[in-house]
Amino acid sequence: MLELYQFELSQYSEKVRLILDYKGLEYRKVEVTPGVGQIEVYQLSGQSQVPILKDGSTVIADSTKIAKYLDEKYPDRPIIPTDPKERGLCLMMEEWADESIGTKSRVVLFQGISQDQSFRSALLPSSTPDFLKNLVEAVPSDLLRTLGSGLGASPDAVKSAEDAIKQDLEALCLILQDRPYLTGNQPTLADLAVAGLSILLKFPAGPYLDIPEKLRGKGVTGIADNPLYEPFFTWRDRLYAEFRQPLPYNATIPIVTGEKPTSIEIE
Ligand SMILES: N[C@@H](CCC(=O)N[C@@H](CS)C(=O)NCC(=O)O)C(=O)O
Repeated sequence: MLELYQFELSQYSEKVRLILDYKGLEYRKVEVTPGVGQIEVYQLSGQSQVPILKDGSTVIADSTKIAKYLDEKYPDRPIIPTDPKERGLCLMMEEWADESIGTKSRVVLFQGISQDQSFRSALLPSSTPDFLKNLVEAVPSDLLRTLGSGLGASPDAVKSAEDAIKQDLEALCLILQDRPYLTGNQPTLADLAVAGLSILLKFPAGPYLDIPEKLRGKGVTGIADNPLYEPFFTWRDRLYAEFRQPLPYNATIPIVTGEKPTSIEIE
């Protein structure tokens, strides 16, 4: 069976999970512990980021390479169009989604969690002891913002990521005004990439991610609850209802690499 080495909260992993579900391929999730679990990822793939896909003895790293591999090896329900114009649009949008939504939504989420104490503790794995959750909730927002500056999430960086994400969402709403999917009448890799990469802005409300109940449908204030972007999130809900397999389809006791996490890393 196909194996996906992943973080449940990783937006690039979600892009691949959407592709696997769209193609109707069965797979097993292997939850990687940030840090120690990435050693095995490195041993398998020569690099330490998730997602990686294992198909028998073949190991592929990087969500775009995985998408292309899957479309070639499992051509039913193709995700990369053959029509030149549609193919060009699809590949361009996928690359843009990786580089813009994928990277900037992390920065925007960091800002969101530094402003919202309950959001912050809800992001911790459910196995986290209560005393640790309380501790995380008690960390003052100012301190987190200072820490954020150390991580490159300075107020200026946050502001420009937020502006860019808002422009991205506005563009997506405009494109989706007169068509069901981003490049035309059929879903393609562009749709699956954009939908999967946007999970950190607003977690899907349905039972798709193995996350605490209270995180479902929750997201970054000013984006997730902004009526301007509602058409985008409604479109995404529809895409999930149509193509994403709800839990517990593949929530069967995930294999975990590395030791138990004590914190979650969004990077
Ligand atoms: N270009 C890669 C990006 C993957 C990526 O950024 N993965 C993050 C999780 S969302 C990761 O593994 N971070 C841990 C690290 O960099 O050590 C892809 O498309 O798969």
